[in-house]
This record gives sequence, structure tokens and C-alpha cells, in this order.
Amino acid sequence: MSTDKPIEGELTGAIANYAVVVSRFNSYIVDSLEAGAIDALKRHGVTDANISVFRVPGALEIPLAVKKATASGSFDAVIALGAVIRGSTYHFEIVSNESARCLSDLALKLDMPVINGVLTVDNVEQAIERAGTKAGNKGADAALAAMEMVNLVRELNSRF
Ligand code: INI
Repeated sequence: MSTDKPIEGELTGAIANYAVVVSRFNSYIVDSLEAGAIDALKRHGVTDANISVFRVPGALEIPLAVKKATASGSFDAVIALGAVIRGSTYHFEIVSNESARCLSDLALKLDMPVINGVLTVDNVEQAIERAGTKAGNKGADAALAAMEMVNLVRELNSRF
């Protein structure tokens, strides 16, 4: 094993199937995350035929949809998109922590990249900043992470 060439995933989306699981809650933010994710996938060679979009009511429903969608064995990675905004929401911590915990658990259980693109922010302004304005588009970032991880997983599976 050499240290001069790290093992990492290439940033190409070629020949892989992506499930994009999108929650409708705060849809004015999440729509931009979805558009950013799909744009990033397509710019890296993923075709419409290789992208399936699933919609759920809120962030708490994303994990079950991920589990059910991946049971088909058709996908190489999942991109989960949503927006949890603290605002005056009393159970902000429950929604954000539970959705994140379940997504991490699923990645290990399903043995595939499940990328957490669920924004967890204090207010609408912070959400807008992360949905295509001054802090970039976290949906696009999630798509890049998904493509890189698909390729890293393939590389690791072929070596170890
Ligand atoms: N769901 C979200 O995706 N974002 C939120 O900000 C949010 N808040 O604030 O409550 C939210 N709640 C709904 C939750 O995800 C479930 O859909 C609901 O509890 C039904 O299970």
C-alpha cells in the first residue's frame, strides 16, 4: 500500500443510477436543492433515465422512502433532500436529528452511499443562502458527494 496516491472516487456520474428523495416541507427551498442536484448530476454525465425522483411529506419520512426505493436493487446511491428550519418549530431538534441519524444508519445497513442533503438551519435566510445563493447550493453539493462516493465504493469493492 502506497501513500503517494490516495484512493478516492472520481467525480463522474457515468453508468450509475441515482435515487433522489425529496421532502415537500419548505418546498420553496427544497425545489432549489432538487434543481441544483439534478443539474449537477447531468453536468457530470448522468442522464434522465438514470435519475428517479421520489417525494415525501417531510424530512422525517425520507428514511423509509430511501429504504423502500433501494429494496429494488436498482440504485447505486441515494440523495436525500429537505429543509428543516428552526424558526419557531418546537421539535426542530427531533426532526433534524432523527432524519440525519436514520440516513447514516441506512447508508451502513444498505451498504451504499446515502447522501444527507437535508438543510438544518435556524431561519429562512440561512436556508436561502444554502439553496442557490451566497453559500452555494447544498443540493448540488450532495449530488457531487453521491457521484464521488459511488466511484469510491466501486474502487474499494474492486480492491478489498
Ligand atoms: N419537516 C421538514 O422537512 N422540515 C421542517 O422544518 C419541519 N418542521 O419544522 O416541523 C418538518 N416537520 C414535519 C416532519 O418532517 C414530518 O413530515 C411530520 O412530523 C409527519 O411525520
